[in-house]
Amino acid sequence: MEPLSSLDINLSGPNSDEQAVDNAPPHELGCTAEILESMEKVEETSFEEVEKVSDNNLSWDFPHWFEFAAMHQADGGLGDGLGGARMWVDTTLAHSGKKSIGMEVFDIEKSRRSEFVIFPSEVVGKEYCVSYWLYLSEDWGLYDPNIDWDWFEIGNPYSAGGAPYASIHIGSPDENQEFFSIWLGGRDKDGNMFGTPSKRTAIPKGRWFQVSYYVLRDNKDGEIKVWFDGELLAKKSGYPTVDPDNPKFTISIAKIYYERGDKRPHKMWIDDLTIHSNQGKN
Ligand SMILES: [Ca+2]
Repeated sequence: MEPLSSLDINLSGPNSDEQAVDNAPPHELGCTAEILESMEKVEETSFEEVEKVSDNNLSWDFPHWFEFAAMHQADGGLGDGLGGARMWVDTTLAHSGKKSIGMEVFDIEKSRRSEFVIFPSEVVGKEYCVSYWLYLSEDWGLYDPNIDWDWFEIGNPYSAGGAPYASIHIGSPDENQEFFSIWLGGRDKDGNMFGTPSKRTAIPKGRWFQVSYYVLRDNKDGEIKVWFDGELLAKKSGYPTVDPDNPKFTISIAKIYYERGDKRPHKMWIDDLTIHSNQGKN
């Protein structure tokens, strides 16, 4: 299923507060202590012990997969998704210790996506909090007036192998401005689209920043909140986040996915992942 196009999104400015998110207090990093108190830590890794064992897997015991999606032939794609994207264990850049995981799309003609997918169903209950650190390359491309999208998907807080899903979008309405626009876009289980109002935030290129999100899985009154460096940037509540007919779901903790007309390579790194949940407390 194709993601939202920019035309579907309400790109309201920072002062368009009709549906403004209620910001958490400054420096309150992601899921609050109050939320985490009700949960258990079900996974924590600094990626210090892992090695790359295949193009798609690390020697990490949490179920995971790196996906390098093909460009569809209808969109001018020629390959099977391989040969234009990769992942690696990086020993030159780390938030903790000496290792992080690097990801790259370097030839969009061959691979349209580089995505770090985890399969949390066995350890995650109705609510979960995910926290990790991301690093976008200093030369991460921004707005290009000659392409359809002016945004990137950098993660999916939840996805049922398609809808329902939510994606974290970053964009830049003006490459001369030192801010990103952040919003959530996605679909419910019937394919109906949503997009939260965009929020501006200082541009996090060439430095580590913390991404965290809270997800309440419910087929009617779900909720999702996304923070960068502790600032609440997107929130959606009273919304179905589950397909009751498909209990399995995935989280994409890091993802490079963008407009095929943008030929620039893009790199990101991820480190220090923590997952809390209330498994067994529902
Ligand atoms: Ca590390």
